[in-house]
Amino acid sequence: MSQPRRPRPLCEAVDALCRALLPHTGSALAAQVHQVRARLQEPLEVAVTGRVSVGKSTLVNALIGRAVAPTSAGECTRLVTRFNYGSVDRVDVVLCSGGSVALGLDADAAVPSDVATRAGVAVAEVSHLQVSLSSALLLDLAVIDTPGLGALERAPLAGAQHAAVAGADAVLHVLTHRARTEDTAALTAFTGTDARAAFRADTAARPPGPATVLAVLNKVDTVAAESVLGADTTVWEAAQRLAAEQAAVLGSLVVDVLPTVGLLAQTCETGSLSAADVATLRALATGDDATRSVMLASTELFTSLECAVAPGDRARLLDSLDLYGVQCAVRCCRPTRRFPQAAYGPRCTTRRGWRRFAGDWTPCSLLGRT
Ligand SMILES: Nc1nc2c(ncn2[C@@H]2O[C@H](COP(=O)(O)OP(=O)(O)O)[C@@H](O)[C@H]2O)c(=O)[nH]1
Ligand SMILES: [Mg+2]
Repeated sequence: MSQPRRPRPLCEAVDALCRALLPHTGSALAAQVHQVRARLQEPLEVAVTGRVSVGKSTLVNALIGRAVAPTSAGECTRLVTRFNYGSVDRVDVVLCSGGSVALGLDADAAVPSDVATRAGVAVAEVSHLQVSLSSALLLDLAVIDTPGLGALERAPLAGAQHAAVAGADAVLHVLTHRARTEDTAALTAFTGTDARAAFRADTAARPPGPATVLAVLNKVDTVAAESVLGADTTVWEAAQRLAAEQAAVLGSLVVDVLPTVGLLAQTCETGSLSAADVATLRALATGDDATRSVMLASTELFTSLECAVAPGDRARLLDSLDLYGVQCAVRCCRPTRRFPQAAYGPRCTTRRGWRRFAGDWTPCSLLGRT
């Protein structure tokens, strides 16, 4: 049974325009119009780029709604990985020689970190990974995760990375704090003539067009609000100011700069906060006020201070939410005079509840394609 797709008013409007245009075109232009119509039926293809450890794979997981791309504080994405819809979950290791080897996901339902070994080939022989997932979100969206920009030069896969970016409908370029020289160099290449030439050569079936690049200013939860000139004391005030500054710096290289907390987006969209985590948050919220305010002052204090909540439970919360997320969640769980205790606890664990903390990051609507 085929899955229903979300309505896509903009695509439908462009398709109607194409149909109206067709009777008035010669055969050469008509062929191009047919190409555009065919492309409109395909999912939006978004490539996620940026330096190592800025949070690309975390954002990919948030977009897909499943924690399937491995994430780590160190470099862990070494291959271009394309996620698209399929009726069965599987990983195809696509070889430079043209063949491919099919694998399953690992025990955590994620892409195995040692795909080349499992496929019985050397990493240098792998062109890219093609991951099919039975996630309804992917009916309208294909997401391409990429190795960090620094890894681009030394990997023999620069060609695959270049083609993936140049062939995408849109690029989400992830930054932290501010754009560096390698970011502006990459953005110039994505939108410049080089990318267009590669795009035509490598993906002849695709109609050429400008790459739409949206910059994502990620990890804004780690910004010290008081360090941002003109911001009041809230993290979001500071984040909005930093994003506006970066938008001015990057100018026409990007359509906009959007502040996000990708980690919270991932936790929210994958629904990975467990009932035990919620119980831990509640225990923290209802514990001693003085101890709690000291604990929430820094990551070190949060994990080391003596309190009734087990250190392992606190560490798990930090993995899913980091300190800012824990602070927000605990605030949501605090009793107020207006609401009885039972009414406010679970609010912060629903998707809608978390979205206000994660940022307005959903790119499909922002890119205006759907
Ligand atoms: N505090 C915080 N940590 C984040 C955020 N996004 C990602 N991370 C963490 O940053 C590290 C690197 O993330 P990853 O997605 O693997 O980066 P990549 O190399 O760009 O793919 C991981 O430990 C993530 O949990 C965020 O918005 N806030
Ligand atoms: Mg990664």
